[in-house]
Amino acid sequence: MADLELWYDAPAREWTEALPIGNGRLGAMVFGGTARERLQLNEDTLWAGGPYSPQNQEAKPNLEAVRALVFAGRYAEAEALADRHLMARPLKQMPYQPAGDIWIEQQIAGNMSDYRRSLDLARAVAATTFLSGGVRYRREVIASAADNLIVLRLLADRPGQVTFTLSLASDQPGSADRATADTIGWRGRNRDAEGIAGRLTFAIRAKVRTTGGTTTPLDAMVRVEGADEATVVIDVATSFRRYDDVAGDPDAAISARLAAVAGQSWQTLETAHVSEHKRLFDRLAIDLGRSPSSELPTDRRIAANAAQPDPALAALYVQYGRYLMISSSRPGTQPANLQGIWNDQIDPPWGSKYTTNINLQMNYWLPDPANLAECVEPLLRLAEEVSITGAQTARVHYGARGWVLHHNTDLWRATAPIDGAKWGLWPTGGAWLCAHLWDHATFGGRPDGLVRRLYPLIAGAARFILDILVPVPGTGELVTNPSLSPENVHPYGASICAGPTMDNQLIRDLFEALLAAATQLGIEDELTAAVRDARSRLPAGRIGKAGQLQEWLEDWDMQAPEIDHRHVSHLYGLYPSRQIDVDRTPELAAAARRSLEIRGDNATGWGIGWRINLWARLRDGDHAHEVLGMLLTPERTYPNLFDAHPPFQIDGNFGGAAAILEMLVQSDGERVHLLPALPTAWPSGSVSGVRARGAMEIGLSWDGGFLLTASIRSESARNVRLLLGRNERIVRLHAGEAWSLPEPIRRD
Ligand code: FUC
Repeated sequence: MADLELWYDAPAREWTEALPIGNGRLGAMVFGGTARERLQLNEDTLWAGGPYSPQNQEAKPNLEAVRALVFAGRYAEAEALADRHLMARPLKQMPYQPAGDIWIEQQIAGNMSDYRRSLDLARAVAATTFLSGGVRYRREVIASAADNLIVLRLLADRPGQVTFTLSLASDQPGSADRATADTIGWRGRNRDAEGIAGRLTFAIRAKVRTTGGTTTPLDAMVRVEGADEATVVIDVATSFRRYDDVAGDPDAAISARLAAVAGQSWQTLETAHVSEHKRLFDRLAIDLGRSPSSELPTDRRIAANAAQPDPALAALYVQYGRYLMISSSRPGTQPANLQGIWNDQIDPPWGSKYTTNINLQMNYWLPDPANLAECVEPLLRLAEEVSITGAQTARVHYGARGWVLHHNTDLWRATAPIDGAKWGLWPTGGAWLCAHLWDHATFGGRPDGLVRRLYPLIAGAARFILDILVPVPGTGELVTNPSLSPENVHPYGASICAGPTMDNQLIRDLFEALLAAATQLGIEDELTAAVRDARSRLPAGRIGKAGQLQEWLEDWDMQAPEIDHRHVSHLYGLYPSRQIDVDRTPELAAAARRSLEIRGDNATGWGIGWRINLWARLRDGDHAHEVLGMLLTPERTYPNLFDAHPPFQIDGNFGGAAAILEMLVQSDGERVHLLPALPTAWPSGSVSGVRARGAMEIGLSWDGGFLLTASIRSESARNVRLLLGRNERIVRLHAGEAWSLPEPIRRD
């Protein structure tokens, strides 16, 4: 199944060539070495520091002065004052950490040939195989969600040929255990950072089982000689229990998990792992056609894609995104951070944390359309946790009710503004999380249970916004102040401003979500009344002199110093939101298009991923495909298909994969649009298992100018408007039954 495989003809030299495996909690990068193999390990709760409160008591007393300077147009002074008094203490958050490395020094006979390493996305197995001295060696590694462990198997095609030394190392403070006959271990603690003491303890353990041969301890290592095959079960645990509780017992957790699989064969463990993986992975299939380069090793395919676009690489990118989501975000684990769960650095880029002014949300653009709704659960839990810590920040920094999240959070759910006012002083991260989770609920048909769970979260975010909105002097319009249009400096030497377009859009979505949820739950109270009133006073989108959608209240766009800035925050209204729509708000859609043209398509990995989605919403398939071509090149995609910001940042993987699906199916709960942005480069293909808003599942196939087949399965009885080119028809769906297109129809 080459279509669902990454493969290479040489071992990884760089980390971004190694292959990721993960079960949501544990991750490993598999290098596929021959005589020396490395598994670089991660555990999703191993971060620096410990529970802390970053609120700054000076914030509230200085808030009004900053506001007044912003309204007076004295932006640089406002930003300087904000930097002095409104920012978190410490000014940075805690970084995500690598756990350690498992090393295998294997005795192999002689010259190596016939090498191949691969990652099978459908089974979630990383395999390495090679010939040496007439013996074929093979290794397979899985990160099993079924047993919550990593398992490595070493094989040879002749008896007694598996001989190796197993060791482990970590850069964290701690030390290796003395090995027992079959087990090596390491114990330590996490690091301090930014003056916050490391409060976690953690442990790594690896236990060997062999068929034949001997196993002996050697200081901290275990030596296996002459076995027919060996299995190594690997676990990492920390004492983390919750963002405010670090009293767990990592040793006990590891012992329990290892005991649970004692006596189970590799086959048993692998079967359980593969079937759990397939339960999620097999729900969606995609075929966009092939090209001769589809047969090349993955690194060469990426290099070849510029000269001749490889449609199968785009399809693989979707499935790889789904694989990465399943591997880094499962119910009960931490959400996927900037690097999913894969990080080998003590001081990773941007702390490998959660950046909430685009990156964390982008990570979760994929799972709903890609039929992996349960992978969103960690994000929902994170939102619930920051709603607790963010209530303190709302009170201390703004004197407001409800809760706030600014542009970053970490394992400890810090919510105060960090890094500097220019980047961090943006109070609508929580509103975005709520808008996103409401869209997630919309995909699932807004089931009562989920709506009940979301309501307090959304209500808290809305209360905060109601308390911080201020009238623009001289108008009745309500805006945020201080805020910023994520990370973009306006022509007045600062990014600090009042009422950036993105905030107005986010708050509108937040308020719409609150009112829809309240209606569903039969709630009508002082909050819904206040939200209705404030909603009518939010500034509408404005079209500037260049015909663009204004990024700010003022028409500053053409004078901004970085006119091609990577963030396209004001286009949030077009994607992921649906406030701007080609059919319903054509003038705003044309203005958004103009803004996108002014910004240009070249950006960081995630910046490109966002742009592809925007072009898809504008229904320009060829342009979307051209921008996709900029993502699927060695500049923006590493040999292991990890997105290159650069450096590695996983949001581009998820945003890019979501965009490819957005080119094929769009939905808003009422309409389902088939092939809204199909590029000419994909003349025939098929996709099945794509989810549409309103608890629907879509399958379709096309060839030339025809939609050959289409089917919609809906969980409830409903009418849906089906759009295809200029065609529109109302389809009546019955609960749980699939509707199918009676015969092929023309696409245009
Ligand atoms: C935001 C972006 C950067 C980077 C960082 C993690 O600050 O502006 O490009 O993605 O998040």
